Amino acid sequence: MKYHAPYALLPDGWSASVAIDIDDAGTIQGVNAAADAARCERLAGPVVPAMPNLHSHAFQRALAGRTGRAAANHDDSFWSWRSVMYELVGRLDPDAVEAIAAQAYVEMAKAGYACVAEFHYLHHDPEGDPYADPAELALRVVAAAQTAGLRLTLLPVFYAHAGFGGQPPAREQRRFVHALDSFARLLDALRAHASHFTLGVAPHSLRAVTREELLQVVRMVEPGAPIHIHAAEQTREVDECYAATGMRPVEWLLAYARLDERWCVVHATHMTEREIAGLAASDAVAGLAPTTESDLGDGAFPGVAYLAAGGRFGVGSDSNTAISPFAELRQLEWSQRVRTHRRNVLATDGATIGTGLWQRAAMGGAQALAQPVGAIAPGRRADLVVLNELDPALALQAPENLLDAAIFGPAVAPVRDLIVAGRFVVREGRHPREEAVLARYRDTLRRLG
Ligand code: NGQ
Ligand code: ZN
Repeated sequence: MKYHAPYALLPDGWSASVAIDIDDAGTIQGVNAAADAARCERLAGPVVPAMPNLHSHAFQRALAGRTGRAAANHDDSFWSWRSVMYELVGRLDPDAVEAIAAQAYVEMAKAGYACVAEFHYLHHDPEGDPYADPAELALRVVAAAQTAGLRLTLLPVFYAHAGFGGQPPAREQRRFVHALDSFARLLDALRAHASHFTLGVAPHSLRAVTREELLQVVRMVEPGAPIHIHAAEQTREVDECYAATGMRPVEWLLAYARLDERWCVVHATHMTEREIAGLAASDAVAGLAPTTESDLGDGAFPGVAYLAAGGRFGVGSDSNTAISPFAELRQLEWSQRVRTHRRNVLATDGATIGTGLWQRAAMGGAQALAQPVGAIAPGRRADLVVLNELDPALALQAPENLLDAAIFGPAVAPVRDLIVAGRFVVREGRHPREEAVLARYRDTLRRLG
């Protein structure tokens, strides 16, 4: 099939009258600017590469808006939020996991994410016993992604300890916990379904795995498979890591994990200059979740120094308290402005702030998901967002300013259509399954009480 866009964001910038040739598998075969629209289906607005969502815990969508009552002592933090999150974990059954994930994923599609890396650690039943099929809950996530039409990178999480030094897991963590051999069996079970997703692996954090476990888990997946880990999100974690190992989390990963382009270091909020330089030079992707990191009081990623060092990054919706790549990029840039008292601090030469952020996050996200996306170019999958020029923020913008308007303007609905592998998944802001998915989500919430 062949689409024609009035404007499209290509790797070297915005172009007018762009024809995009796509084969039956959904891969872009050709891209031509200044092309005529004969024999093309016309897209109804300017087109940008769809955004990969590099970090999601889909089930946490059901917590959004439900953690706002301050504790009596007004000492709410990441850790008290986590206790509330663990209470939700204790109540979820397989149907609920699927219904909540489907709701989150439909919202992602409508927001301009075409693929998602699910950092999946909910493995066992509420007692901590394996389901008859150990992949039960992972396959519910797979089904939810199919319902929504998103391309999934599934990251089964290895989780074994409550804290540094191999501490035994806490009771509330029993649904997450695997031994190395049972985790290997989970990966084998998932390989039988591998045509439906890209399989990677995720040692949860340096709190939850020992060095030996980390190295073994990384060896369990195919060469080139994505490896994600949470690191240096909270200062307490940095302090505990230092106390246990004499190193800070990112420093430790640089020393022992041999970071490279397979790796996505999620958050990396608290880094020294040396860690920033080391992570940037490693070719790993920093997995940023600026809305969640703000919501949880984590801190602000050191974006100015990291990007100046040439570091790669992408964005994710993480706790799904916000679901929008535009919101993530806005929060990322704004968090730097608040620190530096400057504007356009993460801009690249030759592009507006919004254009440069979008392009780099799309490429970084593609690397982190190990999916051939992130740019409108031959060989990449045709994952496209058609921007909504009916949103007043986008009205009559020059093409090079469209993403600035969508990210930093008062845009309410910047996405008109989402195309995944050449096919429409969202049209005129509507997902064909959104009513059914929402009805099931509402029933689920009612049932969970
Ligand atoms: C998670 N979420 O795995 O869902 C974590 C909380 C933890 C974030 N870090 C649990 N945002 O880190 O122990
Ligand atoms: Zn996370």
